[in-house]
Amino acid sequence: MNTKYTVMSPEEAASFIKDGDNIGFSGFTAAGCPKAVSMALAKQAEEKHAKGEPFKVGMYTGASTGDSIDGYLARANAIKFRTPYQSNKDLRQSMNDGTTNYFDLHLSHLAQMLRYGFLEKINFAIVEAADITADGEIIPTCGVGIAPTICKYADKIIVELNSRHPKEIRGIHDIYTPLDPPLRREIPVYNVSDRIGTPYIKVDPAKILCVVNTDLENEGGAFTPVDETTARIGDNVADFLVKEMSLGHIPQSFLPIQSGVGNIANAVLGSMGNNSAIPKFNVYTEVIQDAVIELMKKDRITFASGCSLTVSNPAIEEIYGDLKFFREKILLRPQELSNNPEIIRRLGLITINTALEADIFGNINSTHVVGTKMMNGIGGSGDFTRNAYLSIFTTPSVAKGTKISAIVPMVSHHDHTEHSVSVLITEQGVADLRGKSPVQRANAIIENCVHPEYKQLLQDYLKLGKGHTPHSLKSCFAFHNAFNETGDMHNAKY
Ligand code: 0RQ
Repeated sequence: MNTKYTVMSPEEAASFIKDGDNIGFSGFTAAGCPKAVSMALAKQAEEKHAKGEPFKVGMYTGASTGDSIDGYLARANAIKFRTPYQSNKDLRQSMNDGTTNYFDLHLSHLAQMLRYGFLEKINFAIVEAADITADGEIIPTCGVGIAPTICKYADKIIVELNSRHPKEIRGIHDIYTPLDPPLRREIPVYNVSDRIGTPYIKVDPAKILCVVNTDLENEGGAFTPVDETTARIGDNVADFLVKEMSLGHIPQSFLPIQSGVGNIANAVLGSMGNNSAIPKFNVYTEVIQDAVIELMKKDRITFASGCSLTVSNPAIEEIYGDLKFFREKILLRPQELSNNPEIIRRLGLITINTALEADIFGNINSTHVVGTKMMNGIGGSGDFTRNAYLSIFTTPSVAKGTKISAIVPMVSHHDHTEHSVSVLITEQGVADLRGKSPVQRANAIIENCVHPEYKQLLQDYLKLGKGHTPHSLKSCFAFHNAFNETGDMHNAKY
């Protein structure tokens, strides 16, 4: 770092932020997120609240963050509004009890919505960096998110320079911002590995309020080991893709994969990697998880383009320990690029996302538990699903033992319509929905994906309704009502 920037403690930096200000944070998931200033800000909010003074800030992030942002600020009751995605237990609670205003957005939309002026202005950008040069080149750490946009539009930038991330990470990022309509041109990513931007975020050095030095560890959670259910889902996906190749629906050279967040996504990639009938493949996704790194080492994944290295701490150490190997195989881009509909459609992605709930006609709820409580948010699932070459949703067929059937008569909240869902896969099997009418889709899903304990109930439901999509509006939420009233969907009555 060049010494011309003012160095401050986290507390000093946080003291510039006032009640009502809006902050943009770098990073995507916990990867690449600042930590020290947000924790100091939460403390500052608590002190002000103790004196009876108001203190709340608006928060724009890439996706979810670490506990040091969402957890600390939610517990301090310091959030005016929050978008576009989160996965923190305390923040979730404050959103669901009405304390925090949250609006759910497709992740590819946020940066351009900020540029279009649709949302409240950004006062401060807080950005985690591995390095910063005298002329304002910021090298992000292991996640990018909306960092280029918030740096451009914020009045002031606070840089958390984190010494856990080596300066030699320079070169792994591909920073590019599209022009806005009516001037937008095609985004020239024609192959997963095409580099189109700069390896740094360029800012006006005069906007940098200060640098905060830190060595805080990544908040990368570990993955739960693959269990029988997730392993079966993974194998069902891999077997389905092999069949699609043999039918000529997928080229023999294969197509790039996007896989969503969490344990199922990790298990699916593991199964694909272990299936010798699937050739080496590329990944064009938002979160690069542990399984991708494992498969790169085994030469099963050739290249991964993503928005973040959402990996466990041992995996990030491994990547940093061999940057020469990994920098040639990974690009980290802003979410506007990693999740861009134009690029997704052009590259022909096979997208694999997880549903919270699906209905028998192939509609998907990714976000709301029993229709009302926000779980995480739509994240990138809509960006990828709607524009995929082949869009797959996975889910275990049941939750909470077997008290919840993940497949219900009608979804209680609607994120992805039947039109965007090609295939539904559970541990029970695969329902290929392409080219099928609603009743044909329902039969395929009940036959192949539903847990045996719920098959009869759903077959009975299908006989109740009339019309092209035969719903019974009187009974379509019978599963949810039974769960709310008795804690068990088995008790559904029509
Ligand atoms: O509850 O935590 O109390 O045990 O919901 O369920 O099976 O652990 O789900 O972690 O794979 O997440 C859709 C939320 C799945 C995620 C979702 C209960 C269940 C458990 C969680 P407990 P699991 P996962 C790219 C793509 C949207 C964003 C996205 C998600 C808890 O995948 O957020 O796709 N997707 N982004 O018991 C009531 C049901 C239930 C249910 C499960 N039908 N009804 N509760 N549960 N099914 C990534 C990014 O955008 C960053």
